[in-house]
Amino acid sequence: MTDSSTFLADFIRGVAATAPWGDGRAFIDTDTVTYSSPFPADFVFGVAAAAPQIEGAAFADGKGESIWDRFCRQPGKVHDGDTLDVACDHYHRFDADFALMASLGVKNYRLSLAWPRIYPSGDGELNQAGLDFYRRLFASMKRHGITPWVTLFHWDLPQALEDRGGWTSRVTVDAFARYADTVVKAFAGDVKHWITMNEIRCFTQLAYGAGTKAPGRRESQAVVNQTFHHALLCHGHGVRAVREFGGAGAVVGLTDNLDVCIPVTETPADIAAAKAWFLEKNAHVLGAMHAGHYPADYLARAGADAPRVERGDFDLISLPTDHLGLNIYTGTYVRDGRNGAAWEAVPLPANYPKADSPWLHIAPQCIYWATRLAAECYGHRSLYITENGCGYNDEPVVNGEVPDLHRRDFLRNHLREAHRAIADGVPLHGYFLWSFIDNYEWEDGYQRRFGIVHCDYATQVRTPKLSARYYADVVRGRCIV
Ligand code: BGP
Repeated sequence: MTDSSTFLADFIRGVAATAPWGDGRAFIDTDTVTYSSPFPADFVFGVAAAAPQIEGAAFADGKGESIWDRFCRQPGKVHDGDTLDVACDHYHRFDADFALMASLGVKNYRLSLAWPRIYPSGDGELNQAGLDFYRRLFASMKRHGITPWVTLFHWDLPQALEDRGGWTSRVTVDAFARYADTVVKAFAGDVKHWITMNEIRCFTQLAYGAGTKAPGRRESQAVVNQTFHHALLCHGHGVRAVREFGGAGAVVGLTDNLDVCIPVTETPADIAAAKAWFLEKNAHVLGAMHAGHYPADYLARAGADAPRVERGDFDLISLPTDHLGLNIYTGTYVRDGRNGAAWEAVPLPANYPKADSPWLHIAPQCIYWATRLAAECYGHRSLYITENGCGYNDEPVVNGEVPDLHRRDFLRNHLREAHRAIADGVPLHGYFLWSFIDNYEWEDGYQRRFGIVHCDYATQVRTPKLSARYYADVVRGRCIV
């Protein structure tokens, strides 16, 4: 005789044995009868953060001023005038932070190096103390069994370079090439996974066009287009540096915050519309990298504002990469266009669900469609979600815990879409949650909390939130729980 729970467990085991990975692994809890088929054995689960947002020590041991150190001191630019001076004090507490990360079972950490810690004025004298800091940090990660995934540039441009034109100038490209050579050579023994740039659109369009991010300039579209051309060149130098100096087994790619869309219905007509929208909106970064030139339809739209390209630029920009990182938070709904248009974007109604970040509308299918379209449109064979997460204000510690069920739901729903993408054959190989710990969220300062670990900025006490425990269970079981 079999009672119903034994029957269910047997049934689940049968399903697990026929899962795409075929090895019968599955998370089965016969008490609660929870089940989902596992992620592939080599799927990377990680967490992410970035140097300027957590390190603090903004002027310690010879570090130079970054554009964010300057911007945050300008009245009205950052919420409450918050500075990066102390942040999570990770500069002094990294060892304990890695112990905490390891205790959650997280073995992969995406971090960035602070360019102004290494070249305080961008391209002048090298600051040995900066390199020494990261050497100690990588040694600590190794002791705790955590693999580094290192981003070369996550927005903290040395202010001295901004004073010479910043991203509008090729001086920055040359300086970046030297910085990339230096750090890849220095850490080739410690780091095998490299990411060149984080979110080109944010530190060009938003920083030099909208002026909401440092350095807060409002330039013409032609100038903005030139800034992202220079950023693409730096990406190319990052790839070149890793190929030249990264040593055996080193891999490299870009992290892009591509424009993401979701077909309103998953029917051929709406999917075709989504694809057309995707190709148009991503033409100037991903499209250009993959085509080896700016696509004709982009050039037609840009007209006289198109970037000035010099001979050899695209040899660098289109160097082959090993993977593509995608920062995916939200998406635009698209459907088949009326009156013969290729697509139509559907505006979100006022009461559509969102996090406290006003731009962060909650649309979990963004994960599925961003990864699927990136693979289909550009032929990528190795994709990583290098950021995904949600920001909320006021997440107090209650009886030793932050009961952030909203983040747990966000995480679970987005992971399900990652799982669906893999099941449909999308080459998605990893997921990095933004963020390990509450941190300096740029112009939102410390008000917005994205961490799965709570940071009390007054005492620097860390408290894992409910979502951290949840993610630890996912990582441990390698499946959605
Ligand atoms: C991404 C950045 C991260 C992080 C995250 C949260 O764009 O790469 O550094 O900040 O967004 O967004 P925000 O701080 O803009 O709310």
